[in-house]
Amino acid sequence: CDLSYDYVRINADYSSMIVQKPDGMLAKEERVANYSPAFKRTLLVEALKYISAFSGQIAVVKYGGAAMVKESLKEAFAEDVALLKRVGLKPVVVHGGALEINRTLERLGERSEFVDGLRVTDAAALPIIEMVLTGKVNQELVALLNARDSGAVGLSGKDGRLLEARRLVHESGRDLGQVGEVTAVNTEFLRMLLDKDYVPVISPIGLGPGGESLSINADDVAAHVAAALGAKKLIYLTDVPGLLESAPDGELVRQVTDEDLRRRLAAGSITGGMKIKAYSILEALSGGVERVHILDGRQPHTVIAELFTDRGVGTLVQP
Ligand code: X2W
Repeated sequence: CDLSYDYVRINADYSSMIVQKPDGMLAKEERVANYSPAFKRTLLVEALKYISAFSGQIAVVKYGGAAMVKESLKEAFAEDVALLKRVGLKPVVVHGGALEINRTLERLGERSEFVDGLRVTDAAALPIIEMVLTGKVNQELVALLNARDSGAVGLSGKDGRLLEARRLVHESGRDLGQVGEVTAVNTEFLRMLLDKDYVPVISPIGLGPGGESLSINADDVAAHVAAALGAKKLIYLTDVPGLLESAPDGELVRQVTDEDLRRRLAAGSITGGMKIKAYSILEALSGGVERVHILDGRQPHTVIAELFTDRGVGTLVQP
């Protein structure tokens, strides 16, 4: 039985899957029921091996992009979180919401401006951003996860002083307003929830030194939370297949080291939204996270396909 595949996509109802062979040409869809018993056996054995290895481990998942917008992808994500829990992993979800914020600001006649992937956030925009992230996106996600009884608990960085932050000073000298960077994570609070099998769902709003709210890039929050918790895994759901040799349609980089990532950043070959992600990833790895995965959130169940198969489906970054 030939198990060399580049890419596996399982439909939300598990009725069929697409397998793409390394030559890229043989993408095909078949009913799972039609797969040979040998193929199914091998895939199951492969998955079971990981299931026992993962038990009790913390996995931080940054949820964002298309996976947050499309109904079927949202459902698939909720199923994945429930599944991760069932096999003994302890998921922590950090969500973004930039698209939803853009839309709301636009409706209010406000324009969105970004510097290096960070939103310029004036005092008037901050309460709107907080309302969208903590009031809407967070609570919708909590409801979606708890429809599957996942024990999701919605939190902003202000709850229990979860994310202490200070105002970020951008290297350009430009004042970005109420934008923060994480200075401390209340891991005791998170561990208390994880020990009782709750799933923390974190909105990227930090608590400033004077009690003010600060908006923090969600990729960065995920990296800090993962490092502070000593998570084995940090998973980013993005709107691209993973790290690409060159954006927007270069080949997928299956595996890189932190050193290689640093080299690519210095050479300027990582741009746009991937740049801030790359810096966050380096931060997480230097903080002790063992493996960081960049996955295509536009496909359902990529988290499962990455974690429970030998070849994975996105980019793996590890020292
Ligand atoms: C972000 C917070 C949300 C976020 C913002 O205002 O858009 C800053 O840029 P994504 O979907 O993960 O990009 N904050 C300072 O990071 O959302």
